[in-house]
Amino acid sequence: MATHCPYCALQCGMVLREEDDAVSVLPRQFPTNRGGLCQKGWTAPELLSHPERLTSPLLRDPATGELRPATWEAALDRITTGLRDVQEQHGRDAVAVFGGGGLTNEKAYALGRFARVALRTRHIDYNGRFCMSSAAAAGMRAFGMDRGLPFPLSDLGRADTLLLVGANPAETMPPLVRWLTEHRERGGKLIVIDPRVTATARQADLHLQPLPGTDLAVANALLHIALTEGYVDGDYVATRTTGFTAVRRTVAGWWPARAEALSGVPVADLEETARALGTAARAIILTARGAEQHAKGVDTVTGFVNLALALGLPGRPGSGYGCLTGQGNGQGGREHGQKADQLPGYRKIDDLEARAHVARVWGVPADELPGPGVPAYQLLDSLGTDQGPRALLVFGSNPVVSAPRAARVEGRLRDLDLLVVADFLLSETAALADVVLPTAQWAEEDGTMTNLEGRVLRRRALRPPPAGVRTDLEILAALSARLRGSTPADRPARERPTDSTADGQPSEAEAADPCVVFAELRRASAGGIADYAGISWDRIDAADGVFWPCPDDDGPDSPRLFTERFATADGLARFRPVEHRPAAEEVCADYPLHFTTGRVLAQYQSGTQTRRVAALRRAAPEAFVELHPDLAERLGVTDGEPVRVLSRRGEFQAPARLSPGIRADTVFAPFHWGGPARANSVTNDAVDPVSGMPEFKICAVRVERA
Ligand SMILES: Nc1nc2c(c(=O)[nH]1)N[C@H]1C(S)=C(S)[C@@H](COP(=O)(O)OP(=O)(O)OC[C@H]3O[C@@H](n4cnc5c(=O)[nH]c(N)nc54)[C@H](O)[C@@H]3O)O[C@H]1N2
Ligand SMILES: Nc1nc2c(c(=O)[nH]1)N[C@H]1C(S)=C(S)[C@@H](COP(=O)(O)OP(=O)(O)OC[C@H]3O[C@@H](n4cnc5c(=O)[nH]c(N)nc54)[C@H](O)[C@@H]3O)O[C@H]1N2
Ligand code: SF4
Ligand SMILES: [Mo]
Repeated sequence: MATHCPYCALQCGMVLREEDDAVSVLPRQFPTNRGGLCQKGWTAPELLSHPERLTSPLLRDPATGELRPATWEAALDRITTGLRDVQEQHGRDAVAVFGGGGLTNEKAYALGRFARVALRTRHIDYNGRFCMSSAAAAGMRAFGMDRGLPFPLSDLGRADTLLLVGANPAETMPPLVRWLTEHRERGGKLIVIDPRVTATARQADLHLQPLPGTDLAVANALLHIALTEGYVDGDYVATRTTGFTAVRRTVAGWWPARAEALSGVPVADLEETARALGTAARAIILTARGAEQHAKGVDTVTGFVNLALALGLPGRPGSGYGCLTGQGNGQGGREHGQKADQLPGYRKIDDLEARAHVARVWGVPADELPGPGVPAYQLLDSLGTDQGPRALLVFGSNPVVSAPRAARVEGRLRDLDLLVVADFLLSETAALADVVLPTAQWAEEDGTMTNLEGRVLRRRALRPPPAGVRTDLEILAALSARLRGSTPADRPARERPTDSTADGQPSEAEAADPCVVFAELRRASAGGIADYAGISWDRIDAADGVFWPCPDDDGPDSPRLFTERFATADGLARFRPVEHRPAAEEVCADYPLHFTTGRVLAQYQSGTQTRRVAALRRAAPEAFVELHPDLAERLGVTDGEPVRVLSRRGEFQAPARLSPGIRADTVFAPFHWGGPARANSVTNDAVDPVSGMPEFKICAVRVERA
């Protein structure tokens, strides 16, 4: 069975084989991984039959406070009654939905529809807000369209200079490294901007090691040098962009020595970087979470977009700006309506024409569609308060581990009248729920995913979910049917005949069928920015993926964007002046160190999945605090010794890992663990004013021996 890995946005191609109930993985030739897989992909099937897998709904027993197995009938009853009670007492918006960028397009679409049509709440958002929202907002602003890479990944191999800003693909997308190696073997130059000597930085020709949170100063200085040394492409700027004059004025103040003073990156390295980009025939600038997860993430990305535009890169083969998306469906997850302000097709929910179009597809009056909700952190932070929702349904996220200032978020979740979590394992968030619904895993469902290139792919079911488990679509379909008052469902929709509905809504069986849902998604997205109207499952099968936008059945798809025009009304890209500003929280006498967070190869996200896989647990058994040996000596800390990291918001504890590769004023920890080792106990919940992105990548801490 040819399918793709369940984890990251590279969506490596793999083949699944089943023998005596055991499922094994073989890599497959696919344009992103070309036969490679990382350790997470190889071991993914282990969770299918994991002893801790949930196979029955769980209900919290009011007497003992414990979660106990229950029937689907009882669980769905409890949820429907709970949602009705909350909405009757506190209004429709008192119920909220939280989704995830790991959900298939069909599920992301169904979740948005469920919130707006079945619950009629404005409150839906998702973990993608914590992921690529800053790059998405900057891309929309500059290009009129947000697609992670506006070109196929293979372009990396054609660029002469490649600049990675806050990206560590050697750990976060290992098979991608082959593209980097080939690029360098062809004589290309790789430059990495990261406060740590990562596995990726080790391969670079040049590594800039800035203080976290100073990338915007670096970007402005690079453009300053490009101007003074004459690398700006005047023709391109004149014919394909607007707004350069204001940017030219801003970056005039960013002479390299000023950026060096702030970031610590030597002027000579800034000059070498600007030169390598400015003199290359083809150059690509990529950002990832290191540059984006800041309270000024949108402006920082804009700084690098300005640089790319001034050098005339976007739209030329082997050149351009791109963002490396993160989650398996990080791209598609933000196109079909689980974002607070969006409807399917990347439409704006406050656009009257967009509302009318989507309402027609959904068979409801346009004025009944709710308006925009609030971004993820604001939503989580309002739960259970007088102003916020009192009931929450979570599909595909574990915010108790992954949200900033996580102890506060955990408290908010505890204050809810009703928390429902659909998951296949008891995540830290599911453990707090009133109702837990066991859901299918990737090898047990059909659907589509959109990878980091904007390529829409097929996920294929190898076998049905185990007894007692339902798919997310079946759960949403059953809840919708109950909220509408149709017959109770003691069996999943796939085991019951199609029942038609009087009100023009899809039957429960139709709503649970990913193929039917995808057909509706195509109609809902038609004419939108992310237009999937011409993409069918058959077409994906025939072509190993189809790039959106693809409006027509027999028209072309769009592997490469912006070659002739940008997606703005006048076809021109927008420059925008951006000024560096300090981090939301600066170091002080009590909290003298900069703290930043990120990932390790063998763990994925909140760790719910990968912490339960034996080989991955062996490879990365526990959290750590990465410290420079000079700093460790000052603190009297030795390698492996447990240390406490404290901020104004909380603390966590993990063994020290001494590394000469990190700046001596900066401390790093991975965020994959919960409990006492939870890095997010200390992170800052300050958010970007445009994207709502939290400042995961910098706050002020103190480190002590534990
Ligand atoms: N193994 C593994 N792979 C994954 C994931 C995972 O959890 N585990 N998650 C997937 C997802 S959802 C995502 S979003 C991607 C993320 O992929 P990446 O963005 O590559 O991952 P991170 O480790 O979060 O951050 C990258 C680097 O940013 C650096 N950094 C920290 N602060 C700054 C700063 O201020 N400026 C700069 N320039 N750099 C900084 C960190 O040192 C780190 O090396 O990975 C995907 N792949
Ligand atoms: N400090 C710090 N915090 C961060 C980051 C950082 O760099 N630093 N990165 C942020 C980023 S980029 C991201 S993307 C978030 C991710 O953080 P989370 O949203 O917590 O990510 P996951 O661990 O992938 O959570 C997915 C959960 O849903 C379950 N699940 C997986 N697939 C499905 C499905 O199809 N259906 C259902 N119902 N459940 C499913 C999994 O078992 C897991 O429990 O973390 C953010 N938090
Ligand atoms: S790189 Fe990403 S998609 Fe590929 S095998 Fe690893 S986790 Fe899976
Ligand atoms: Mo992410």
